[in-house]
Amino acid sequence: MIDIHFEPLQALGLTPAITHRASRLALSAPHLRLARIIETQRDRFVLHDGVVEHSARIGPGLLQPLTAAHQTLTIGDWIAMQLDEYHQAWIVHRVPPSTEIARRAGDGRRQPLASNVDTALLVMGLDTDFNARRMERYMAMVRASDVAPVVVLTKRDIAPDADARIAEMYARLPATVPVLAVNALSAECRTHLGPWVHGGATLVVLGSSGAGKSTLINTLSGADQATGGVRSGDGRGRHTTTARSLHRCPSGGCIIDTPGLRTFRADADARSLAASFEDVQSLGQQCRFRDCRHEGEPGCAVRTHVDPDRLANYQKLLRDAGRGEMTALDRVAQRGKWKAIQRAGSRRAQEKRR
Ligand SMILES: Nc1nc2c(ncn2[C@@H]2O[C@H](COP(=O)(O)OP(=O)(O)O)[C@@H](O)[C@H]2O)c(=O)[nH]1
Ligand SMILES: [Mg+2]
Ligand SMILES: [Zn+2]
Repeated sequence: MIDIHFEPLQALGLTPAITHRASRLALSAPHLRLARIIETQRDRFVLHDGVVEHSARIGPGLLQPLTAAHQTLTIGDWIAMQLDEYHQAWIVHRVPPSTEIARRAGDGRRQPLASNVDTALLVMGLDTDFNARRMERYMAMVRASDVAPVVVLTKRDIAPDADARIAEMYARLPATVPVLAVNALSAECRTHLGPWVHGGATLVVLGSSGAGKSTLINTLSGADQATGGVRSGDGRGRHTTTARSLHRCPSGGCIIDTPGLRTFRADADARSLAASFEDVQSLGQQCRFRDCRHEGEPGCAVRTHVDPDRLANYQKLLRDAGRGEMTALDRVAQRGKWKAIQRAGSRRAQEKRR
């Protein structure tokens, strides 16, 4: 059995679906509590059980199955925790997440960024940070995990070409994607983002370093992230630099801060890419040829209506997704096959010369 206090945990984003999932876990250990990972550090996690925070480690009974399944705990996870006789908190079980945003690392491995998220705020500065292709890549990553994207363009107050760039983003993305342009330092953001930051909702900010993610969270949560009380467990304050953290907003929602992703590949497949580029999909049905590849065929509706750079990016992301679906072993095997073909080729060339 697991202790679940719905009301205090609701301010941390607890939903009826997660409550149901947690209550169905077959757990035999006594004195388990439901809590959420609100901060990740190198070897520790900060949990909130609705009343207090705990500095916790992964219990040995959970570490082994996680490692075997190539999984890691991530910010936003709901977990079952237990306190030992020394008041040390241990994470003993992970509630299967309802959503999990992940990227592909260079070696093809999946890296979770945040879990149990409803909305992703894709934050991009209207200054030199502005890049439509990168925004489409973020969008693909988020759509692949069934999380709703909202584009938040920051620095509206200081970017010289703000209006032209806002217009460019509107023209480029399908009309179904909300695009907001804000000054992240201004309290107006709370009004603009109000519809998404309601009680029980969890949001995450994604974007490059310096885009204004932490600034936006400070404005929405009305708190200074660098300050806070002392938590139980390690007696340290909240001043330690952490990679990822979850913040509560006065409106009842909560929002996860992440560091900038310098280079990343979306963990997306062809199907989820089609959802991100729904405009290409639906226009494609109006092309003259049913198998039109939008590469210069006559009567191509996609080429007529879709921004050429957007179309090129879609095709690039599709190629990347094809690579992403190969496992590391597949890639080694493919490289081996190429080498064999090359060797056979040079052997034939040598034989010809003789
Ligand atoms: N004028 C202005 N400055 C902003 C805005 N958003 C962020 N900044 C500034 O940009 C810098 C980087 O912001 P920060 O939130 O740390 O970016 P992060 O790396 O995405 O978390 C800070 O100096 C912010 O004050 C904005 O909308 N307007
Ligand atoms: Mg930041
Ligand atoms: Zn076409």
